[in-house]
Amino acid sequence: MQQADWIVTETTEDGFNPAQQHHTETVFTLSNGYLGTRGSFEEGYPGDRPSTLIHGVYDNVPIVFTELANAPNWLSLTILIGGARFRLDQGKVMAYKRWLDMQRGVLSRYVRWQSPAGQTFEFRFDRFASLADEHVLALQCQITSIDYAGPVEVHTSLNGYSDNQGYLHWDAVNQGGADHSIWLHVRTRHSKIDLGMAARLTISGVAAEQTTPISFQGYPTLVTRFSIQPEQTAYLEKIVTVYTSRDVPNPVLMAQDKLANLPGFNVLYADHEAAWAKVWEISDIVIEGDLNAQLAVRYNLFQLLSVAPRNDSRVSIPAKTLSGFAYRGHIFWDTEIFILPCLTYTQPELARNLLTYRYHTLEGARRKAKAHGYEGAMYVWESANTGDEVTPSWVPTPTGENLVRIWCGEIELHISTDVAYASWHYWQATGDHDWMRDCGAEMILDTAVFWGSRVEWNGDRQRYEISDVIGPDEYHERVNNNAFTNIMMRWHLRTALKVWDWLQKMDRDRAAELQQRLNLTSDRLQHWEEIIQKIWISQNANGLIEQFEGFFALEDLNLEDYEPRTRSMQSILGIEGANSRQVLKQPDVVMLLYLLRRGIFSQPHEDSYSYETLQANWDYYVPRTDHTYGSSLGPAVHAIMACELDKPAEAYEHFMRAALVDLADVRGNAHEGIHAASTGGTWQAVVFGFAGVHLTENGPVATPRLPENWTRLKFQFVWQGQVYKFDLRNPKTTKSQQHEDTKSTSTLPRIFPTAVPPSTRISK
Ligand code: IFM
Repeated sequence: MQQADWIVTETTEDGFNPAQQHHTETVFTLSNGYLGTRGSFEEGYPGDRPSTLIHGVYDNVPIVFTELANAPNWLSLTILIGGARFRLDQGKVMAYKRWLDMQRGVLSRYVRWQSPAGQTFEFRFDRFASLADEHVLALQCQITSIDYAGPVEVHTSLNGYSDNQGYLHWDAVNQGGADHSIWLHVRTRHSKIDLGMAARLTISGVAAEQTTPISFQGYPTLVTRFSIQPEQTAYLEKIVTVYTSRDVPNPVLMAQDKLANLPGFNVLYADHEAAWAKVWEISDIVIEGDLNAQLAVRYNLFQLLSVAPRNDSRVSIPAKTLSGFAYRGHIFWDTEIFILPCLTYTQPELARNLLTYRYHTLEGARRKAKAHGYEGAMYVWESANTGDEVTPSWVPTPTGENLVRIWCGEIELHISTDVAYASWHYWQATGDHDWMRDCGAEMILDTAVFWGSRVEWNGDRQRYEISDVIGPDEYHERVNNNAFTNIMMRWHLRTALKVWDWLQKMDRDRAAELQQRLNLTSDRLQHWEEIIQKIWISQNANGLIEQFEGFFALEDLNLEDYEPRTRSMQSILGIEGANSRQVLKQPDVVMLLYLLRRGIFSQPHEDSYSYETLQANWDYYVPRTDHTYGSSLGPAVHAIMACELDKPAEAYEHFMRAALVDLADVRGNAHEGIHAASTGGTWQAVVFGFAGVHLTENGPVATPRLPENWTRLKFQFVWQGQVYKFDLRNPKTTKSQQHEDTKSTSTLPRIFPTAVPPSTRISK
């Protein structure tokens, strides 16, 4: 049974729409914690961008240092039938539907196609990246002849010529094949990572000739032929295995051995489905009364949960997941601040993996601090395998004519505190003392050491300051005393002192080791206390916080004067134009207020602030923020804070902007890859925003403020190893509404839920 609230379907009225090809490739990405494959077609299409990205498989590239290398295309399947090659740009597409079953993690497609010679066929494709065994990929193709009798030829390959937008990262090392199977060995050109891939093709339903391998260099291919009759169906199964030298010493042998012992598609599928069922059992969110929101929330969860690494704590989730080339597979604060809460509070063992990645890259952070003349550890703004800075210093403008200076790698310093913040919250949620002792404490303390050496004492004004930074709002560069940076730094130092106290009581040996290694002298700790007392924060009597020194003196503007628009304010005003005006790319002070409040215990604490403060800052900054074309990180945070301020309509608008950013391509850039931060932000907006979950000494408690049309909201929250089940009803909805459930009209322009063709089942 397939249920509409689990299925994302590509609309079919006009058949396949090539104009949306790259958007839908992103939307239909399948990941399994090890790799991600975009939703390109097995048979190819002109201009397509097939891509399979594997966590941690980086290779060098000019300007941006390193990027995830596009692995060999495992999908490749060429079908020659009725004297033509099956492809949607040839012949006639008579019916077309593609759908993603998020409950089971399967992407399917149905096509009724007329060949250029006028013969009709039906094709059904299903594929998955196994969540049960991350080295296994599977696809099935059913070919049914309607009115054709004659030969069919099938070529299936492992295409080692996959490139990153024209840049090829692989050298072909070796390849081979036998009956029904082929294998490929390639190596990244600079980082020298070996990759082994093997594939097996089986055909049933028709009498196929023996399948034989052909060895095109770097492109091993299996070829087979069979005859088909009208109303006959041929079933093709392609099973693929993949390993790299990051996983095992001999990935090529491993891929072949594994393949030799694998069962068929249906058995692999059953294991995969069971693995997804286990994940959803804890992490699903049920929304009744709003089908669009239900689907969009599940879609974000699906992408987030599927890309989180299961078995490798040396990798993390890139800003575009494993679904596109933008940001080159680099890892940002998006992971710690936006993605992690969903995992911390539903799949804590996955959160632990991601935080441990930051522990493994701590040496890179130390190298960066040293290179900049500071002590301790200074996390990099964009991170890859080693933790060394990979933010480009210059990038070409869209026309390629000029270069733009990117300062984030040098001065967007809040990343160190973001890592500390996520570590602290993970520890609070899980009570994982071992992890805090072995990894978290060292990260929090050594980044505190960095802050101690980074702040500046202003003798004239008798205060500590932090000059020349970028806060979350990247429209403003090289500013002094950014409130987010200063106040979060204060939070960081306070937290470091608490962790230090705890560690001394918990494990004297480890405390002694860190004391010596990080040079945690009493003078240093005293210095932190003094910074906490004297760091400069600018806030007026109404609680309004100045985003940075001098922000209020910048030229003000009315964003409504620029409507309607389809571009960011920075692209309209230019870099300097935005820098010199009161316009924000994303929440900065509001972001700060969110983080200080998120998941806090109900009792007042050092960073508590009043409702009036929140109101004053919301009123000032929200009208000055570029909500649609600024940063995709903003809308979810605005949704949560609008809930706090009891502004349900505004909250819902911001929420849907976040939840639909990829499905409905709200910002027009979904073709570049999934907005990872928004997937996690969507979870936070539901749980911390609409459900109003906050943490008390008795565990998590909800203060729901559900959107009007949500009749019911159900989810689970893991706290200190216990699962808390929330089942919230909307007191505002009437009884009859409560039964109406999913009748809302679709606001999704191009991708929306519909029934799937009745004839299509996954099993034969
Ligand atoms: O980390 C973000 C940043 O906050 C805004 N620009 C895009 C980055 C990656 O998503």
